[in-house]
Amino acid sequence: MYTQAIDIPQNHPDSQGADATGRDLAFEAAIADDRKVEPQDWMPEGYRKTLVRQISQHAHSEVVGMLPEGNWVTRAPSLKRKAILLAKVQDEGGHGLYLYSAAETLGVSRAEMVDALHAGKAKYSSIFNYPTLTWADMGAIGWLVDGAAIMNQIPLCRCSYGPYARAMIRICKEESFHQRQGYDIMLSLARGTAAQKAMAQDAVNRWWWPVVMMFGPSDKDSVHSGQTMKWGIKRISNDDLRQKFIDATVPQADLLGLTIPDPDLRWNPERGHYDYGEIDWAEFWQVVNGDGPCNRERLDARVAAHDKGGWVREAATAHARKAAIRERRSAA
Ligand code: BYC
Repeated sequence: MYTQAIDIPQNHPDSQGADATGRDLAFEAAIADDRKVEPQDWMPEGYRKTLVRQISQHAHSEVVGMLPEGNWVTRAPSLKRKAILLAKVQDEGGHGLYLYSAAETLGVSRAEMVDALHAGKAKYSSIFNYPTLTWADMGAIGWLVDGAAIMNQIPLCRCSYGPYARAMIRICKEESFHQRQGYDIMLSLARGTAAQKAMAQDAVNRWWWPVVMMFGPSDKDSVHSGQTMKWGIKRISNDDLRQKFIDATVPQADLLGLTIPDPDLRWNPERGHYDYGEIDWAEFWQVVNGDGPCNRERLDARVAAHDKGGWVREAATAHARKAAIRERRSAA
């Protein structure tokens, strides 16, 4: 949707002969004035590469993120829950498509990005490498994973790169529905039988820490934050977003009557925030580096789906080719 009728930065005629210092200054001024950088504007190569990295990782996360929940579509406990879950999973596929399109405006093709994912060269969110063992996991994912995603993604609506910022506006609206549907599942279970409440608590016990890790390494270990915040791509640091998420989520858990599995979690009146326990960074890096509980399964599923869809891509390409020939003939 974004890629029609645009000139990607390195191909833009105006950028070729322009004075290099002038271009740098124009870019710096746009960032300083909080104006959007658009695909046809000149931008430093580092800015472009950083955006391709972050937006493509984000797109991959949405697409891989369909797998843990897709696994439960056939086992949803009612027709209503099934229809809602199906819509949510479809939304995630859609988010992946908007994001691949936004990244394509930076001069990289979707095929290249997908190849990098399948070759294990591109990352996707650590959270999707954990298994979904019970129906309560659908509630915990919606409430906690989508809740964390919203916290991270609302500031991205103000990202300095126009196509990414605009894609995030719609994505955040849909994520908000996802979070509510998750909380609604948790409410039903928490107010249900003792067994249902125990299932909900077990899901919170398993998902809490991986969700807290989703925000990325602590600020002191985050390699990209300094530069991406200067460029206005990221607006709030990993640790600040993590704290905002914890502060917002603890009262929601209280309302459900569920316990957060962190003995060190307590309100700190001096800081005006919840203090929380040590994060297991060894587990985080193990999962990020490809050795989590489901990394191999997730990647295999994506590669198999891509291979099975090969005939659709071929048919669509052949159709587009024929349509173009027909159009040329009718125009002649
Ligand atoms: N998982 O310097 P840092 C969703 C990597 S989808 C894996 O702090 P940065 C949903 C990081 O990439 C949600 N890797 O990096 C979908 C970097 O490695 P590289 C996805 C992680 O970029 C379906 C290295 O660690 N959201 O919501 O400044 C169903 C150092 O980190 C993770 C997005 O993608 C992680 N958790 O900050 C339900 C949001 N964390 O690239 C829900 C957009 C860090 O140097 N992305 N790494 O090899 C961002 O906001 C930022 O890229 C991050 C990381 C906060 C994730």
